[in-house]
Amino acid sequence: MRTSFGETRSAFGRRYAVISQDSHERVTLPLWPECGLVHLVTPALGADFALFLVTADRTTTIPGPAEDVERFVLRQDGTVRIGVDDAPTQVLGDEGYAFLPAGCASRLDLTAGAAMIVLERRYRGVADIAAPAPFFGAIPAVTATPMKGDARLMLQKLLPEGTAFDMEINVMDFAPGASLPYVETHFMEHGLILLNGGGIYRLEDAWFPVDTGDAIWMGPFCPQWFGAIGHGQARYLIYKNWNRDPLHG
Ligand code: UGY
Ligand code: MN
Repeated sequence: MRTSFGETRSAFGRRYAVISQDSHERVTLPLWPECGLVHLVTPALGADFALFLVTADRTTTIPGPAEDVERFVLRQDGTVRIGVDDAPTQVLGDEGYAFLPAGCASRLDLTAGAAMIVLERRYRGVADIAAPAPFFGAIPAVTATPMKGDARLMLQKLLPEGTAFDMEINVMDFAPGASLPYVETHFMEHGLILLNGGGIYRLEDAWFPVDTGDAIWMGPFCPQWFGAIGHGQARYLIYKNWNRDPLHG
C-alpha cells in the first residue's frame, strides 16, 4: 500500500467510481470465514451488483450465496476448489473462473493464500426461459475476437451466449495506443477491474489515469471511453447486465 498524505487516485462521481488500490479497506464477514474482503463496488454506490476481492488467510470453506443470488468467481492465486450440488469438485487453474447460478448449492474450498475476484447479483429470470447452468472456464482458453473489427482491441466472452444469462462478463485486451471506438452511453452498468497495463478512462466529463488493480463502476448512461497508454497490453475484466429489458425483468 502506498502511504499518502491525504491523497488517493480513488474518485467518485454521480454515475461512476474509480477505486485505486491505495484506498482499499479490508473487512471480514461472517459468511466468509477466515477470509479478508475488499469491496470495490456495492449497491451502496447505486450499483445493482457487488464486486469484491477475497483472500483466504487459512484453509476454509465458503457456503454459496443467498438462494436468489448468482456468483462469478475468477481465481487469481492459490487453490480454489468449487463444488456444485453433487457434481465432483473442480479446481480452478490459471485465470480459471466459475459462474454459479442462483439457487444452486455451491461451496468454495480455499487454502491459505487463495485469492479471487468475486461478483454477485440477484438473478433476474424471465418467464419461459430456463435458468442458466453452472459454467466453468479459464480465460487463456477463451476465443478472442476483434471488437468491432479492430484487431488491436480483442474481446473474450467468458460466459456462454444465450438468454438464460442476465449478465455478460468479458475480457477486453487493448494493444498500446488502442482505444474504444467511441464514447459509449448505455443503460447497462459495468464493474471493471484492470488485469494488466493501464491508460486513460473517461467517465462522464472527467479523465482518469488508471493502472493495474484499479476498479471502476460505471452506472447506467455513464459516458465512458478508454485509451490504452503504455508499452504493454492493457487488459480488463468487465461485467455488464445483459439480455434483460430495462422495463420488464
Ligand atoms: O461492452 C461494453 O459495453 C464495453 N465496450 N464497455 C467498456 O469497455 N466501457
Ligand atoms: Mn460499455
